[in-house]
Amino acid sequence: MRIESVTLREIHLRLKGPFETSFGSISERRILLVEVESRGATGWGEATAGEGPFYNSETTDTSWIVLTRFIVPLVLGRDIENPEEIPELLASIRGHEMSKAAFENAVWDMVAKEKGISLAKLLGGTREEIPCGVSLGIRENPRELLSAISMELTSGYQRIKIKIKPGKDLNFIESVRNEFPHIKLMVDANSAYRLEDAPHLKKFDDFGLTMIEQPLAWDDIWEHAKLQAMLNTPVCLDESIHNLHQTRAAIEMRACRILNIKLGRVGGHRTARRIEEYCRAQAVPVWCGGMLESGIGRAHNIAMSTLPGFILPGDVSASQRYWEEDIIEPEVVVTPRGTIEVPTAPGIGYRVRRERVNALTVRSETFRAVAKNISTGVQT
Ligand code: OSB
Ligand code: MG
Repeated sequence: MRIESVTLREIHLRLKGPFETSFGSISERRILLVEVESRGATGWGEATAGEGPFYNSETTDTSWIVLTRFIVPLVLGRDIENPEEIPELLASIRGHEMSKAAFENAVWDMVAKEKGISLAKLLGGTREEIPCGVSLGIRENPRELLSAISMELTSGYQRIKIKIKPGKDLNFIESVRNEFPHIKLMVDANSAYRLEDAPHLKKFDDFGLTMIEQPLAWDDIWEHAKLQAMLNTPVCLDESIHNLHQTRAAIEMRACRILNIKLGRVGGHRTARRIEEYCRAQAVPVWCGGMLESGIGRAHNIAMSTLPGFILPGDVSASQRYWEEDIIEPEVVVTPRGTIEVPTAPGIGYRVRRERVNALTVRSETFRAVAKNISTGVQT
C-alpha cells in the first residue's frame, strides 16, 4: 500500500479528574493523533507522549516535530507491503519510540481495515475478551484511596494498581491490604526510589503484592537486578524497556519477573509482538500498560492485549474512567466480570468520531505524497 497522506492532529481532552504520579499531576491531555491514508482506506494511531518529558524523554511537542520533520518524509509515498517493514524504514531515527509507534500503529489499523479483519486478528491475537485492571493516582490520604478502590472493585476490575512515592507508600499499602485482604494489588513507583531504599522496599514483601513496578531509575536495568534479588515481591519493569534487546538483557539479568508492555514505549505493534513472543518463551508474564490514552490508543492496547502472553490484567480500563466523552464509538466499556470484549469489526474496531475530533483539534497538518505518474504528467 502506498502511503498517500499522513495527517497529524493535536487534540485537547480534559481528564475527569487530575491524575497524580511520583513525577507530577496532569488534568488536561494534549494528544497527538496520526491518520494515514491509502487507496481510500484510513488508519489511526496515537502518540502516547506526555505533555512534559517526565515519564520518558518524549513530549507532545517533540513528537509533533519528529513526525513532521523526520518520520513523515521517510514514509510518504512509500509502498509498504506489510507494517512489519516500518521499524526498518525508521531505523535511522534514534529513540522517539512513541512518535514512531503513532505512525506504525496507524498503518496496522489501515492494513487490517483493507483486509477486512480486526486488528487483533491481524496481530495474531487469541483472546476474545481481555482482563482489566485500574491504575489509581496518588491520593491525599489512605481514606480517599480506599473509597476510590471500593468504587473500582464495584465496577468489576480484576486488579488494583496504586501509584506510590516516598512518604506515600507503606501506610497506603497497609491500609489497602487491611481493608481488602484478598484483592490482586500492585504498586507503581515510576522510578521514585534508589537502590539504597532496598531495606524500605523489602517491607512491601509483607503485603502480598503481585508486583512492584519500576521502583528504580527510568534508564536502569542492573540495579533492578540487584534489588530483585533482595525482594520476594516480583519486580515489573516499565520505563526501562524500549526494545527487544533491553527485554533480553533484563530477563537474563533477572532484573524483573514480570514485564509491562506499552505500545508507545516500545515503538509500536511489531516490537510489542516480538517482546511478547520472547517473554512467553521465557515464561515471563506480560501485561499492557496505559498512558491515559484517548479511545484510539486504548483500542490499540485492547488489540495488543489479545496476544497469548498477556496473561495478567492490564491498565486498560473503560473510556468513562478518564473521559466525559471519548472520541470513538462505541466507547470502551468494561463488563461486570472486569473484562473488555474485543471488537471484531475491521481494524481497531471502533469508529473514530471525526466531528468530535475536529471540534477538539487545536492544530493539524496534512502531508500528501506527490503524484506518482510522472511519465504521462498526469497528477493522480
Ligand atoms: O507508569 O503506568 C504508568 C499514566 C501515565 C504515565 C505513566 C503511567 C500511567 C498509568 C496510567 O499508570 C495507566 C492508564 O492509562 O490507566
Ligand atoms: Mg508504570
